[in-house]
Amino acid sequence: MAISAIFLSAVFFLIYGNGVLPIEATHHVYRNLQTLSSHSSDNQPYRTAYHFQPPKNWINDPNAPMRYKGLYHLFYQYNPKGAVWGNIVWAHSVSKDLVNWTPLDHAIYPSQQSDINGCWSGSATTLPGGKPAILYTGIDPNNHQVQNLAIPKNFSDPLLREWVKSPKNPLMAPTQANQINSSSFRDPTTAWKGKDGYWRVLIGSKVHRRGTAILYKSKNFVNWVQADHPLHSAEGTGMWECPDFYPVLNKFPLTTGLDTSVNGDHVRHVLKVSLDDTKHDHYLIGTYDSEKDIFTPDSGFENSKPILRHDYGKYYASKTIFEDGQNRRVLFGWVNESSSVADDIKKGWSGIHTIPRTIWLHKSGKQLVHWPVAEIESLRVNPVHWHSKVVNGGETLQVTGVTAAQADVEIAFEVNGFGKAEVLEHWEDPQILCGRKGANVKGGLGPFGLLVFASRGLQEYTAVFFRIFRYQNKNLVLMCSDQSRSSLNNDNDKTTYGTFVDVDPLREKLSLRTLIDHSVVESFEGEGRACITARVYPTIAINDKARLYAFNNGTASVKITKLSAWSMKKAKIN
Ligand code: DQQ
Repeated sequence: MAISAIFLSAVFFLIYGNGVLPIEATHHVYRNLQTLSSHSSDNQPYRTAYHFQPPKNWINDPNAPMRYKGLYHLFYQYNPKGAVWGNIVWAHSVSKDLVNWTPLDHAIYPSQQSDINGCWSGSATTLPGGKPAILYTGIDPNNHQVQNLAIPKNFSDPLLREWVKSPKNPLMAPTQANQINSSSFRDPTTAWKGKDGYWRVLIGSKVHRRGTAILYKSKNFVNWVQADHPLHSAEGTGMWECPDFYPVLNKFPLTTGLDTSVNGDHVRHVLKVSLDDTKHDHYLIGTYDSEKDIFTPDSGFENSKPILRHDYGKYYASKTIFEDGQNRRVLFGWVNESSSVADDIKKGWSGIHTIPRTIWLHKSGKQLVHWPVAEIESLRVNPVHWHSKVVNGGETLQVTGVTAAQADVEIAFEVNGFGKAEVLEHWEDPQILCGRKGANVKGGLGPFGLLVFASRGLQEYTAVFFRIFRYQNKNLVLMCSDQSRSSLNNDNDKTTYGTFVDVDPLREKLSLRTLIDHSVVESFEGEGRACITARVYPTIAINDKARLYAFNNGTASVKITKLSAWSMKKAKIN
């Protein structure tokens, strides 16, 4: 006890004393903690059972997901030596089903001048003959960010265990001539091929405060030339990390994914950027002129409208792949922590990935739809079904029969009594609105939804809920994930998240799906039109002490038209 107190206060000193070195680019650097090995045990209430995470240490961005010879490969930014960011290598796992993962040796680690100070994020491209190639960012001896190429040593190895780096690395570098900022030049996308036969790739960057997606072109994937203009840029947005650029189908069946090089009348393009300033993944939908290499978003960053996000909670540095065999586009993302650095060191790990999501264009054409890959449903057991239950104002109904700390829950609500909806006089930022009107603030039509990781006396709970407002003579649906009472441990970030969902409650049921996994709550509203991911660290509501409730804290009653909840089996992950 005394020793751990001394250890924690030493950690505290390192963090809040002189140990913090915020760097201009990307993650906080805690130099003194980067190689502090941890003694994490498997018996921890917060380790996830079916989300991707390594046995210990720090994990961040998913890198170069791909499918090769029937196996999924996932690489990720990893610190082999500690629970904070640093010593970054590409760790590597493989899977047959996107659910169970087997770890392999690290695939890419510092070994050349062009990556001797770090191997940062990158992407895979399938070259002719089905051969994968990886472009990634290396940190060179001058701490300049440069782009490197690696290819498998043995293409007949389905595990792709060894990767050889091009002797020509770096293939793209900041120079005096190109005026690229050497500390803001990273995270190459999957490349795509134009009709002219040239490969194109984007590199995230900024010029002063203008976030920029620099475009490079190449005939042979080795010699790359910077295009005379970026694909897109936006003033005031700061550094663009981990760009992703891909087509989505704009005709039925919308769920069909497209190869990254496809373009045409039936296609819209998505540009996603991870904003270093806000640590959120934003995307724009628009048109890509592949002859002029111009991307024109329908609504851009300069517009005063809120910019769409893959997820309105803790979520960053995502990346998609097109999966040929399944004809779908799958999104992988990193869930950053809400626990303190001291707690991360104590538990011995930090960071997980979300359940991979299939994404496609919504029929409105105005946004993407996200849905957990169907494979995850193979973990569902012991279903509990409710058919039609009214929840009166002030009522809380327990969902029994599921392992509430490890579950998949689908619920749909029918609402009436629109006259009781609260009036919203002025548009307000939805996250702030959710913070102001949390789950325990009584309303008219809502708040109603789920209480997850709830303790018996409701001292702790995370609330995922809807609240309907009357705004400009329309019904406006607010979706919140309220973490304010998620834990009695006040060291956690308990920010409440929220977004408006483009659902018309007069015509559709309000649906919610929530994946609950020990310290993560991934919620999908409006059949995937809005996602919110939260990391929570309850102190009482852990393992079999966790409960699940449906609740309604509005004055109008609501009807649950359907509830299906499953206990989830543990996946074999790393
Ligand atoms: N993480 C990587 C960078 C990227 C950032 C470094 C985003 O390549 O820009 O670990 O989280």
